[in-house]
Amino acid sequence: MVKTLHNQPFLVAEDLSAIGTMSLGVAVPILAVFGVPAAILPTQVLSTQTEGFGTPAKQFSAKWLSQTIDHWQNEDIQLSGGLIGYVGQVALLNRLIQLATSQQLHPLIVDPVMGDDGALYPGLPADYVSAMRELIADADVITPNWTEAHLLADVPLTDQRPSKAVVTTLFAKLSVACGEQTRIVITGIPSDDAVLTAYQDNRGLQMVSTKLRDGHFYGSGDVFSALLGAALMRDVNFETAVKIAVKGDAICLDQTSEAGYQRRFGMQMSELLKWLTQEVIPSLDSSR
Ligand code: PXL
Repeated sequence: MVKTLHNQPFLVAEDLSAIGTMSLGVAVPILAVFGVPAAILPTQVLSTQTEGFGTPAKQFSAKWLSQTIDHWQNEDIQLSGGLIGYVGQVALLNRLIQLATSQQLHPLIVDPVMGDDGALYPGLPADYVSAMRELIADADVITPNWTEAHLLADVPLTDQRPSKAVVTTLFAKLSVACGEQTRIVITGIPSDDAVLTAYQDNRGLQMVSTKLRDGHFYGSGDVFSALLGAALMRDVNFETAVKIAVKGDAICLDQTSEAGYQRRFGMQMSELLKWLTQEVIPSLDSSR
């Protein structure tokens, strides 16, 4: 598996934020630890992440993105699948939708990064949500947070302590938006003293619970989707991949909250990378 992958990089398309360890800043080391070679495509280059520091200096180009994709196609570079996260512009999103379709990019993991705490991220246009709906129609796995799941399903976010029935209904609505074959993982579902991650399997709705850590963590969803994507590329089954992503994210959140440094600077990764190297990867290697 890993040998073949080396001639077929896994696309990771997200922003590169100079300040705020998130997006490509977390995905690249995670994929490297898993031994998954990456085609690293910055969708935007930002001076900082967009939530924590006022308006960042931005650099992006639909033309450069198109030329890059054309160059790969001319070189017959086949991608082994992809993870698409923060894109930030409708034109760029449309170009990535074309790439996903023309390359038959599978497995395609879409983390529809566009909002949190009930609102769209600053700087995103209102039509971003409908463009994102088109992208998720091609996805094998989507990982919206609680806010993004509501935006995609076009359901107002009112329930701050949802029952299992409410979550099940949201899954049904999202399935209509993305297609029956798409596996949905909703992160950050609020609950009493806990945060839930939900997915469905043939037994129905499954929830994984982690303890609630106070405050907002910038980049935790990016860590989650990178872990999930990397584990799936290593042929880990879906349920185990979700559990690795939940546990790995929790390790990052603990280190980040104990570090005593401003959250807006992003995620602390060293404990996560240690856990992956010492525990997760050896068990994957020995089961091959
Ligand atoms: O972690 C999500 C994220 C990704 N990329 C950028 C962001 C954010 C959240 O604020 O600003 C640029």
